[in-house]
Amino acid sequence: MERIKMAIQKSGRLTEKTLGLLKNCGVEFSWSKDKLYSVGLNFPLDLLLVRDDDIPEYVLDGVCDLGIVGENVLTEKTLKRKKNLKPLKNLGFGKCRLSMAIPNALKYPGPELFQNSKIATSYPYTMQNWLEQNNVTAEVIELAGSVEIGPQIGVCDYICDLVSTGNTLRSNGLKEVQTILESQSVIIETPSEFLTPEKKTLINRLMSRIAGVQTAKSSKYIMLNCSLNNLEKIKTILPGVERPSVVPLEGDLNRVAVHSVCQENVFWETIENLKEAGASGILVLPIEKMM
Ligand code: PRT
Ligand code: ZN
Repeated sequence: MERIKMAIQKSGRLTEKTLGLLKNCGVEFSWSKDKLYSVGLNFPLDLLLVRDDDIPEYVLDGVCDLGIVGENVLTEKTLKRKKNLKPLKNLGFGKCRLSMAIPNALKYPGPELFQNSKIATSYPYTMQNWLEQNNVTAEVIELAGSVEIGPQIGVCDYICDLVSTGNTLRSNGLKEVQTILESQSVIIETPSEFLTPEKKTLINRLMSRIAGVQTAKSSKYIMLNCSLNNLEKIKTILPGVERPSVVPLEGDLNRVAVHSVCQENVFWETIENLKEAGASGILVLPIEKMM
């Protein structure tokens, strides 16, 4: 029987969330001693654990059928290889942005500031691409890490680096002036020439489980009781609900139980509003799976 292989980050910011997602899809794994390979026990999915930088290559070359990687790394590697690989699905974690940053004391007039300057980055292709789109010529200095100390030690004038909270830039006397790429983790799929119909079927099965996990995560099951008089008002307050189930309550003809899946988060304000509108016994429950 065919199996599919997925490349994921071995150890880093994406690892825990990636493994958590696969666990929520119900896949159990048996690990090799060195933790570089793992075999799905109850789903024909195997994992290859690697540096995140290598994931796009493995997927582009058909070594792995799927990969989970940040869009920042995906963009950089596909520009480098002059290949196109569209994400199959956004995963919503590992969010960050690739931004241009300059010393605090400087004003930012626009991309022309970078003309004829020296800019350090770990993302030379993505940055060069942005410079070209803005008709700017600059010297690109490729650094593997600690890009943020570049201006202080005189390696470069400006930098282009990943930012999430901005603390790293701030503590190095830099300010973010321009986002050039918004990024999150995505699933990528190998070009179709490497896929058999059986593999494609397995990929679709996994994707629909992931979609189920994602919808379940953002949805809640809500139950409450109310009098028939308040029903219409209460229906308008329930977030993301079109037609709730309305069940009669034993021994009370005027009151009903309302049950529904809310396709959105249920906030405390919503519960307070429901109470005010006459609801009682309000229960909000997490949903584990949804198809
Ligand atoms: O060993 P390997 O090569 O696999 O890992 P790595 O060290 O290259 O990557 P890792 O684990 O640090 O990050 C993996 C992915 O997480 C990145 O490619 C991004 O897609 C995503 N991600 C999300 C981030 C951040 N947020 C982030 N904040 N990657 C890096 N950072 C860095 C940022 O550059 C800064 O230096 O974290 C530092 C702190 O950020 P601030 O702005 O919160 O201070
Ligand atoms: Zn890396």
